[in-house]
This record gives sequence, C-alpha cells and structure tokens, in this order.
Amino acid sequence: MPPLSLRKLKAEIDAHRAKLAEQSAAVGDSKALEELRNQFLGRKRGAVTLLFEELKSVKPAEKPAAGQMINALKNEIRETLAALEARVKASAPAAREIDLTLPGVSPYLGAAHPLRLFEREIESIFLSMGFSIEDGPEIETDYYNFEALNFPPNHPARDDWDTLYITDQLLLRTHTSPVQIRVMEKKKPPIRIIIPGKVFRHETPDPTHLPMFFQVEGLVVGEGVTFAHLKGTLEHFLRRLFGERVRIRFRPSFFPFTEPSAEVDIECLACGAKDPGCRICSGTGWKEILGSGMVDPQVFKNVNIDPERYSGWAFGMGIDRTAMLAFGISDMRHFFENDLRFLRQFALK
Ligand code: 2NL
Repeated sequence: MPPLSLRKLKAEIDAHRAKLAEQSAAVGDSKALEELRNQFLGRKRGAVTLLFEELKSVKPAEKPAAGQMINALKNEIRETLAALEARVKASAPAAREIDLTLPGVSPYLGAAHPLRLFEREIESIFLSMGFSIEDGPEIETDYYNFEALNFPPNHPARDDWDTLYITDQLLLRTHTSPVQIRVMEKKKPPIRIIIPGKVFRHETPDPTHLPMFFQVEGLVVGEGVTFAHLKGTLEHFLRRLFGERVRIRFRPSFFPFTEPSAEVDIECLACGAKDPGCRICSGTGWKEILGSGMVDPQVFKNVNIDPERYSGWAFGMGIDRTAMLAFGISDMRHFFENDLRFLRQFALK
C-alpha cells in the first residue's frame, strides 16, 4: 500500500472540520450533543481515533507534522463541544430552578352542555312533584306522531315542509307526544310523566330555528283530573324555574290533541315588560313559553282509556327556546357550534 500523503490527510481533516461545523449547528439538546461527541471523539470508532490509526501509513519523516494536524483537529473538536455544552445547558432549565410554589396547571375537565343542565333543572322540579321520566324512539310512524294524536289527514303540520319524512310511513318525530301515546297503551292511569328529548322539523337554521331541538312534554291522567290541576302544576313549575315572582298568564289556544287548550306566557325577562322597543318580546312585555290543554277524549279512545272515567292534561315546551330566555342567549345556533368560549360560561364551577 502506498504511503498516505500529508495532502490527502489534510483533505480528510478538512472534511471532518466542515462536518463538525454543519452538525454542531443542529445540536439542540444534550442527547444530540453526546451523539456528536461520540461521532468525533468516540474511543473505538470516533473520527479522531480512526485518523490516528491512519498515522501508521504516513512516511516516518512526515509523522510529526501529521500528528500535529490531527491533534489540532482534536482540540478544535473539544472547544466546539464545550461551547455547545454551554449553549444546551443555558436553554434547558435546571431541575433546581423549578418553582415548586407555583400553582399547578389544572386539567380542563369538561362540563355538561347548557341544554343538558337546563333539562336536568326541569326534570328535578317534576320529579319532586311525583312525575317520572320516560323516553321513546326518535324515528316514529305516522300513526304515533300524528294519527293517534288526532291530527286530521290534511293538517298542515303533516306537510313535507314541516316534517322530515324517511318514507311515507316513517318520520323523525316532530314532538315527544308519541312517547305519551306509547306509555298510555301500556300503562293504565294514574299516569304522571314527562318526556324530554330530541325532536325534528324541516327548518333552515336561523337565530330562532333549528332542524333539531329539544322539547319536554308532560302528561297527567287520572280520575277527577281538572284544568285546575293543569294551571296549578304549570304555575308552580314556572315559578320554580323562573322565580317565585314571575308574572304568568294563560291564553286560550288550539291543539288537535287537547280541548280546551291554553298557551302560557311569562313576563319578558329581557326588558321586564318595560321596553316598547324590546327585540325579545316585540314590545308586548310577554313571552310565550308553553302550550297545554285537557287531553281530547278522542286521544283517550285511541289508546283504550275510557274518557267517561278518566281525564287528563298535557303540556309541551321547547327546551332550547326556554333556555335562551333563561340564560339571555340571542342565537339558538350557539348551542350546537361547540365553541368553548360559549360552552364554558355554563360549566358548574
Ligand atoms: C307546544 C304545545 C303541547 C301536548 C303538547 C299532548 C300529548 C298527548 C295528548 C295531549 Cl299524548 N297533549 N301534548 C298538549 C298541548 C300542547 O305542546 O307548544 N309545544 C312546544
């Protein structure tokens, strides 16, 4: 093998020097630094060790000069590594510098959705009055959603523009009343139930409409149940929900499944019935909050309950709509946009 010339050795050393400069720029932590130290100064396969082995094939007369060149490289490597070590140390805080007196970072635990919180509040009021909670399918038949409830065949609510049909006979329930029908088919009076749940309408989303929303309906059936029970129970419910002093009024109304029927308004909580220009109540001072009535005898006949012996009352209320009033929310879509800046305002602390 021909002897290794000084020129060739110098080229090799220069190549290492360039590599050192390039790689040291990329070192960010102590692990990378140790890898670099090993690559250049490792005892067995480090670059410097290998260069000293090549020294054997340098001509004896050139050995001292060759040795000095390698030693010079070795010193440069050591200086570079020492500088890198100082840089890595400065960027990583030492363990003893952690301030143990700082408060910890508490994880965000999540919280019930505002509509769920409001639903629970409604449920607990009715539970305290001896009602139980029922539920049922969201996909219903035409019979349970309309026919059993005494909707005539050509009632406008049956129109495709209000109801989301799956087939001619299957649809997404437009109210939770079908659950009351199912309960009355199975259980005989006395019945005291509420049914909170999702309902669906063919609507384009806007500040006050959504194609899916929540509703709660209630039903009481027994012997000697009168409109006085309807009025007393709903008044008590609304005072528990909105405060003892809230003003309440009953207005005559119409539903296919109740006779007589009444809608219930509460005073406008946004303006306190004081602002003729109020956008929430259009200056009327009142907000419609629920619909109610005495169960139509025809509905009892449809479920084989004897209307001569039993009577009952029912109501229906939009949960989203009522929660907007209670919390002062101006756009229903906030409930379903999953914006944490909105949702966190309702988290129970
Ligand atoms: C409203 C009005 C109402 C009912 C729902 C009902 C259910 C059966 C029999 C009779 Cl099974 N009535 N439910 C009664 C009156 C009104 O809802 O404005 N809902 C948002």
